Amino acid sequence: ISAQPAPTGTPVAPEHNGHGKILFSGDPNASYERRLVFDHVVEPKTATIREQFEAVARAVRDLLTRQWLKTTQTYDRANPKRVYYLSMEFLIGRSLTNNITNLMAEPIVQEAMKREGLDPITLAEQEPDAGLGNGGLGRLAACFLDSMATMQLPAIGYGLRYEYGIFRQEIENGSQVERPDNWLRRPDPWEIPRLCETVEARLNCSVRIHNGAPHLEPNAPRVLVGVPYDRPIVGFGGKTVNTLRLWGASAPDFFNLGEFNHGDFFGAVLDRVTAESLTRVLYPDDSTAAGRRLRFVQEYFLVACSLADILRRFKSSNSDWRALPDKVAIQLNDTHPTLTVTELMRVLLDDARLGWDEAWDLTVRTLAYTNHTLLPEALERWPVELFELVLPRHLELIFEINRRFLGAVRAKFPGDEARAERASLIEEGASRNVRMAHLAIVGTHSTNGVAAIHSELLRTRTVKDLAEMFPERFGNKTNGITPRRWLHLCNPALATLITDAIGDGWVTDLSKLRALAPLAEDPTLRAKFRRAKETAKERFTSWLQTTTGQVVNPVSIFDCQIKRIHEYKRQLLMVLHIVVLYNRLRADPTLPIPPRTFFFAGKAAPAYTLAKLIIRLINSVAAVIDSDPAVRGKLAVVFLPEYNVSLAERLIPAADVSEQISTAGFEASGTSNMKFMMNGALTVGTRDGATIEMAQEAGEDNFFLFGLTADQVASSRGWYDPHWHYAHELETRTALDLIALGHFSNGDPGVFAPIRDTLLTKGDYYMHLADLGDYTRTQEHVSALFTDPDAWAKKALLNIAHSGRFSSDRTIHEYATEIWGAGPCPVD
Ligand code: B1H
Repeated sequence: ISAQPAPTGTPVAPEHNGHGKILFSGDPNASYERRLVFDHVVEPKTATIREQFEAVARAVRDLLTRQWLKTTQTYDRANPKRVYYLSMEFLIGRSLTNNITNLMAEPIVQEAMKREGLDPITLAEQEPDAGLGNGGLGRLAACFLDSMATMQLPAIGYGLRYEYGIFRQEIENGSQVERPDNWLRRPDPWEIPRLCETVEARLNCSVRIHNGAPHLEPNAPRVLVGVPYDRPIVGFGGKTVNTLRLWGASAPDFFNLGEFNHGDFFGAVLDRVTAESLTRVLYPDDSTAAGRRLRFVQEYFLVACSLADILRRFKSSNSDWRALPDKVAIQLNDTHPTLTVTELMRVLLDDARLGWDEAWDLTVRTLAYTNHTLLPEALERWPVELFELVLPRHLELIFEINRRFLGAVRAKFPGDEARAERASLIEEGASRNVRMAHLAIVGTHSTNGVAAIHSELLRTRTVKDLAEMFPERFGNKTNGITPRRWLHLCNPALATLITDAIGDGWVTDLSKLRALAPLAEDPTLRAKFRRAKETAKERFTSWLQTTTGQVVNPVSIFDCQIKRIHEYKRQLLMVLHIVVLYNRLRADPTLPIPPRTFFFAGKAAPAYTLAKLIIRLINSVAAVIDSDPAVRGKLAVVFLPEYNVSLAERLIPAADVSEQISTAGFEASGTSNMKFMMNGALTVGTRDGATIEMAQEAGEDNFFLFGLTADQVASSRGWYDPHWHYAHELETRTALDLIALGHFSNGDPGVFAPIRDTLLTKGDYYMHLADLGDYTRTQEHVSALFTDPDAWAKKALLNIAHSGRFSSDRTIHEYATEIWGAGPCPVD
């Protein structure tokens, strides 16, 4: 709970004027005490900290309940065009402090907690992160929910209620170990199960448990039940409270008379247990296709439940199917919910009995698709044979859609059979697969990428043939982040500075940050910025020390790379740079360089062996550097385990340098790049993803760009040879040899051989060695600038001033006006 006063611009929602006063008072009827006494049946004085957290969270929920109900009623009455965001991931993190901020209830809650002798920080720490996502894609969905509620859009998010979110990462002997994240072990104070609003999803197969693992059993038609669990999404100012509806899987009532009469009591119970296993766990694969059959069933379950719910709501206020595209906009977050195309067709054809052409027209006009990656391994392809097993009717529909689509391709490009084959929804070969991205493009009216370069590459390379069929469908929506969580809430020192300088309007209109640009000339403001950064760094270092015992130098450069571990993101490039500096210092311990602390954080997919080895390398380099007197005090490397939303909220405000160093053309957008910029870090980056647009906004002078461009990467693919760099660049060779020959291996010399193989023998697909020289030189400019704190502060302030475009409010405004055709539906 931040210490800053709430902005004054937007009025506090009426429910907590006055009422809040009694929220935590000594009155036994007041919400907090009531919760302890009547929900937990404990004497308030003896309550545990966890019970205190739950009671406070419930008391805060009580503050928003009225407005939540009112929001639903307003939408039901006004019958506006609704927006539905379908996503397999929502990485929402913690809700308590965020809800307090968005309700603008900080002053009352703080005062009340003080009266009750509660420590806000310890209390907030009791809440587990809701880790229902892998990384950027899931966090983007969460930022979008915040913006849609703040902008008063009648929107609902639909996802799955995984009992286990992304695994908890522990580091043992330098290596990642995955532990289950049982985040719902304790009751979650935010979720409301809606047992009266269940829906059904029908599969042509059953899920059975064999040797502890779920399997699909053919020709055993099965009904699954989706139970909605609703979570409030509070818009800033507390006026609109939207809903995130997460589906939990269950079986139809297992005390079903039929089964009971057959005496199969045990079978009925087992049935329910296996059905519930469907939403047990999130697949921990980021930017890779999981390819596991149960994931396919999860995706269908999300689609079937959400669509049944959406159409039920549509029908309750509309009598004519032809109104569907005027009342409903469904956004598909990547291809994961693409089965919506065929599910909607199935309902319109088989249940509503519309003709093909009308059903198809309504489907295409209702749906829209966002692509988040160009990596071939991440483009979903599901085996035709899996469709036959689970969803035979959907497969029929896909074949018919494809027949008609290929007819159109051949009509537009006669005689070009190779093109028809490339564009087809079906990939032919030893095994036949459905190309889900093709289905998503053909079956929706809009396809967008998530940054300008990404949308361009998508259109001109990855799905060129489809873009030539439907040029009008393709567009770009550059990602954004919510400034509420990622500045106002997480960085109170900087937020206060900004509000003091330009007023508080920036919280809901981030373009207002531009007013800081002329003020960056003011030496007093620069000094204030430096103090704010110091405050954030001290806050972080003291947290680190209390929780892990690690001590870091708060005046060193905080140089951060925090994101999933993946070869294309090139954590290895940063490691190589560290080893280059390490070698320089060993050669000349008096070398005058400003001290740097390199922070890494991120999870590796459990099956991604090389990514896990990269984590081990980082930890090994950290240990060796830590024990070498030649570099002590100058270099330090810290791997922060268990990267999640809460850790990002702690580290980003403290960062000086943001590392965005993916091989150009591979990072679709990135979103942590924006969070760093907004918090006054300077970016060292390649011309990739949204980093390109960030540099355009701030001016390249205020950025540290380096390396090959996406075009150069593509055109040198044929002849690039990492051995050339190894042979001709001494520092590159020395660094690689040190890693490969066991300097960091702690007596296990061969352990990092696969890293050398990747960077040399196997051809260095992500071109680390090609960029290392330019990267190292760029980092020298960074170090030089850091020795002039005033000049550094000026650049940082200019970065903040030009970060306004990267608010998710701007992104959502573009989706709403250009894709959804939906507008605000204000709640009284
Ligand atoms: C992004 C994914 C992703 N792109 C497959 N693709 C997944 C793919 O579990 N799976 O199977 C999970 C996630 N995630 C990221 O999306 C991009 O890499 C980022 O560049 C981008 O900023 C983010 C949001 O658009």
